[in-house]
Amino acid sequence: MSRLITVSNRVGVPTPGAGRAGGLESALREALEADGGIWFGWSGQVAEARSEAPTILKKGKVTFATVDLSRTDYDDYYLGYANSTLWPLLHYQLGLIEFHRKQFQGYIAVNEYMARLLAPLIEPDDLIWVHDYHLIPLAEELRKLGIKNRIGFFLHTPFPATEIMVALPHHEMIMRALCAYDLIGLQTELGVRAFLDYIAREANGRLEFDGSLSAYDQLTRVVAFPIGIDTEGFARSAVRATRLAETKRLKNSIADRQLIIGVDRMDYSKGIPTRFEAIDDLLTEWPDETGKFTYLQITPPSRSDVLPYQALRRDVEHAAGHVNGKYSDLDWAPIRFVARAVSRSALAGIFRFSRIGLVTPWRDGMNLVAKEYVASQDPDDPGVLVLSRFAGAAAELKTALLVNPLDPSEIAGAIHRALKMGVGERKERWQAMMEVLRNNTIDDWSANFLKALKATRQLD
Ligand code: GDG
Repeated sequence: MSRLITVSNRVGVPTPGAGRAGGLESALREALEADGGIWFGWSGQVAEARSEAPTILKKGKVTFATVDLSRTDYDDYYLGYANSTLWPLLHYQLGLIEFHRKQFQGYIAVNEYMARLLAPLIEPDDLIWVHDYHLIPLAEELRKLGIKNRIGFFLHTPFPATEIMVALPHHEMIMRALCAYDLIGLQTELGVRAFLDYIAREANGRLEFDGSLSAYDQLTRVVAFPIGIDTEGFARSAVRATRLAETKRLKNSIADRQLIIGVDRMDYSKGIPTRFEAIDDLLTEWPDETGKFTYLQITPPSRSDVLPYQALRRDVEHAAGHVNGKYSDLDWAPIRFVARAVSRSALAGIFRFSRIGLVTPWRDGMNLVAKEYVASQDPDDPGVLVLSRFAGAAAELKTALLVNPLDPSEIAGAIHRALKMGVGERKERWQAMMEVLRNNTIDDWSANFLKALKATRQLD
């Protein structure tokens, strides 16, 4: 039986007292536990020097293997090329892309380093599953070391249109590196189409009759595997969470107002300031909504070492302050902004009693918050999801109120409609979305990917 090796920038090493792991982390751990395996990646530590060998932690059938990065690695690979070049590119933010050749070289070098420390752990039958944009060149580097195993890759972000992709200096090197995988998983069919378009127009490659893709003298497959959540688990924890002290405290403070909930990492791709503008538009257009709702925005900090993220935090705080200053009364403010994380269990409870889930990213590979909001609802009195048409989730959650996230007045209109929506329509919309979530859970996602990876050919 083949073992599984998952590789991701950060490793979900179980830490005592850390609470329940998130959906993705527990799904990968479960997939590893099934046949035994290794989870390999960065330790999260920036050390004086790189590691000589991975630090190993064994838990049952799973081995967690982590390596440190040097300060230069962290600056060039993580803060630089991954999060200041690739992340904005993949989210269509051309104006935010920085490109420095040194960082690009650092990115390749860290992938080469990770491959070198991973290679000795690999056995001939292992399946290797690499995650996300930090590690695109890993398969190429492993192949250089003679690794012949099947290697798959899953991109958690959007895969952008060709016109965006070609804005990246040396884009052909990144695309060639992607094609070194046996299987490339993307979140949506739209992403797959964009990938094939690039291959046809820029790489002179072609689709073979059996669905495989040949480009750069390599054979691969590109398939959409929309990521899911632990649908029933989330629904159960939402019911349980109604009894938590935290949830009750929030409920009391909201009184008989309707709750609107937004939960996003502090990231410019999530469209948070535009959402605040939408609240401004809502209250200008429909002044009788004043005092009737509370919009709670929970935003844990993220990548605060990267400059645009610092500017974003200032913009978000400014926008919230502006709207609150304009409309607040002695006993009410439209926006409650919480700039820290809350516990996973409390989150499910907050989702459950929120009348509206407001999820309006400018771009998102999938957006799990949208799915978690839906899974948490009370079947007899479900809330309404207001969802960006540019989130991958919009391809599946078609009965959400879909909006253009760049247009505050369109978002305001959808919020107003959701506040007024009768229970019959809410139930109908929710049931259709819930069915989609039941038919494609996080376990289905990993099982489908691994099945497709096993079906690819092994190099001789
Ligand atoms: C990337 C892609 C893709 C958030 N705040 C808190 C908290 N969270 C949890 C949510 C959710 C997760 O973090 C965020 O996932 P998203 O999918 O919404 O967004 P990204 O972090 O940008 O994820 C995205 C995803 O990868 C998976 O492929 O969907 O498109 O960008 O699970 O609930 N959890 C807790 N407290 C918080 O305050 N406990």
